Amino acid sequence: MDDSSRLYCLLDLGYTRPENAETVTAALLAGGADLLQLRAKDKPLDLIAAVARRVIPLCRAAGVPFILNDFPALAAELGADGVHIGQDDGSLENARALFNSSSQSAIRNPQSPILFGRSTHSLGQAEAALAEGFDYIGFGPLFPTPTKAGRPGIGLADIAEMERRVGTKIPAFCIGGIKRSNLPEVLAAGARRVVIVSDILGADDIENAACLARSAIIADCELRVAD
Ligand code: TZP
Ligand code: MG
Repeated sequence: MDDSSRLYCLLDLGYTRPENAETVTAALLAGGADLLQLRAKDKPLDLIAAVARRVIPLCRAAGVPFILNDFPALAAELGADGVHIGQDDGSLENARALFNSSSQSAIRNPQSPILFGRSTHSLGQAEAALAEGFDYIGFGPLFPTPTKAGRPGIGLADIAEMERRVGTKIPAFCIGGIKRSNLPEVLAAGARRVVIVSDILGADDIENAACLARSAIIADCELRVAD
């Protein structure tokens, strides 16, 4: 993942029907997604694997890393470029061991390192993920969101400090309840990279929604560099 990665998009099977996986993935990629994660809560592993096998070639053709949420061993088996785990999913060492214990697909480019991402919900957790050696973090949910029901929003107050302490070392993606409409305030609070799920997947024109979001992030970051 390079420093220009700004918009992390999810193919979330809570919003997208499996039969639409390719169409939606193609739209997210055409709209400029810099990373693509397959997230499929409470879905059978064989369905997750089947969807992943259909969308990985699209990501590969676009040069966009494909990340699997949860399931490090399956991620390795599928030839995923990375795996994303939550606070309750164990250590990085454990995830890496699971990944390495699985037979890896030949289609992965052995030159590119596997990306391990961690969800974090506080400044302390973000610093801990950096110290542990994760390649990137998610930071949020900033706002309560039906995509991750039952978790309170952490607000915007810690974003700038998190960016200083963690985001200058590894990519840090703000997440949770971010929409094109509130993106300006998230960026004004210091975010430099974001994950947007439902606002993009629920848009009439997914490609356009992703493109607008990414352009807004880039324009804001360029302004800050020029300051
Ligand atoms: N982790 C923290 S918030 C969240 C996840 C997976 C969901 C983000 O989805 P949305 O629809 O952009 O709020
Ligand atoms: Mg998890």
